[in-house]
Amino acid sequence: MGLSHPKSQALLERARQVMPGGVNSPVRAFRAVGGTPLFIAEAKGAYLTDVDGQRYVDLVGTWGPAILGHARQEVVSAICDAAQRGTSFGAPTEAEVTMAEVVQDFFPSIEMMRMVSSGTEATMSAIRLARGATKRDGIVKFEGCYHGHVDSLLVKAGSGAASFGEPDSAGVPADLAQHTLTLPFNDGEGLRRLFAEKGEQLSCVILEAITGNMGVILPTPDFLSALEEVRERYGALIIFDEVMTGFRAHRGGAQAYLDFKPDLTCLGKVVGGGLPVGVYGGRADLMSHISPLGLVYQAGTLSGNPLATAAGITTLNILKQPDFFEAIEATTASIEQGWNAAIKEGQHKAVVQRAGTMITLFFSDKPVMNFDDAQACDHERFGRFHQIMLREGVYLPPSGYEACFVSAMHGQAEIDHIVNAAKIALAESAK
Ligand code: KE4
Repeated sequence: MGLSHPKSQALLERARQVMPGGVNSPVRAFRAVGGTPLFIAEAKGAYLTDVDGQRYVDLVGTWGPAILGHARQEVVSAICDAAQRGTSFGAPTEAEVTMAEVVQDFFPSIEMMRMVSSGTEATMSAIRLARGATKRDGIVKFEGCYHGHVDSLLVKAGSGAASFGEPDSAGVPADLAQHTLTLPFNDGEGLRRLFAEKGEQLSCVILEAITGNMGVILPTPDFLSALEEVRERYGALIIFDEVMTGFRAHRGGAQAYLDFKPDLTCLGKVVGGGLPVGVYGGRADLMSHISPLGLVYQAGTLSGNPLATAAGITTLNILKQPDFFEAIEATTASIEQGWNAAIKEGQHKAVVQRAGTMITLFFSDKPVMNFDDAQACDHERFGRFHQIMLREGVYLPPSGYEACFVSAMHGQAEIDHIVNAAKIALAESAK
């Protein structure tokens, strides 16, 4: 069926001896789609080359960061230059100040911020801040939204929507999970009801305002109104987890795309230009609770380190250029049009949902509005589709619950390749 990947297979056997599943992050194991997880030898522009020398147009973009394309020369040079002056000092540097000022250019709602080293650290810190600032323990999240492997956010809905959350991972204490309440995404009425019942106990609502972790799903106007209402009426903080949507749904993230001002924002991925960076920040009055100013503790040895800030600043300065983001958005729209034409031509049960430069093809016969809809998609067919796309030289995220990411280096040749491969894979994956 697919190509043979003998070197990846051999490396996988070696890797399994020393890492769980042979990977450093579960989704990389290809469990959801089958086949051999590819070990990548190098990446350049819009392309990946695996250890067996096979080349693919990349639509994972290392899960978002590679918006400029892989190994962008300006970014590589900036990292190398910084490394010559030392990789980390554990002391303040001018680059961190510059980085924060550049982030504010994209996200004016982030009046003050802290850099950390991952999206998980950003969301973990943001909810601790929300709890510390409001002196409330409750958190609200939405089914299908992923915010990193934070204990309080690895929680699924309890028996009833307004009941206590239950751990969504072994190792998360039930008496911690109970403070996290979960609702369906886009359930404005459910949010209003939950707050009517428990509003005084709830510190924040954290969400991917445009989701990526169950595929690309846009919020309804009523859902956004409900967020405003519960903030206004109960004093809950609205936290936008923009680790994925930041610089992707729009150059100013989901908050710019939706014209919604959150109280706190979490960033990751693109903000570090492919190096480990997370950011959390927002209203200055809230951030003043963070140590050493206030009583909410958060720290990190490599936070704001010179290599990551060099990569981040260089990436964001390129992204700031006029029409730069718009060109990537236009490329993504061309892929969306091509996929839709292929779906229509072959009368396939599939829908395409896009926000800016992130896009998902769902095997569904109706729009996908929440996690139930996402779960109802034909994930078996997605597995077949994924393997055929690989055979045709296109590297998709190995799960139907993810978004594809396009870069500045995807041009017309890559668009044509991606669309033509999808035509073949749609036809061959149909049972
Ligand atoms: P990291 O800790 O992986 O940097 O970020 C966690 C995170 C937080 N918030 C959102 C909205 C995210 O999408 C993520 C991480 N996204 C996944 C992709 N679904 C990263 C890929 C992986 O887990 O290997």
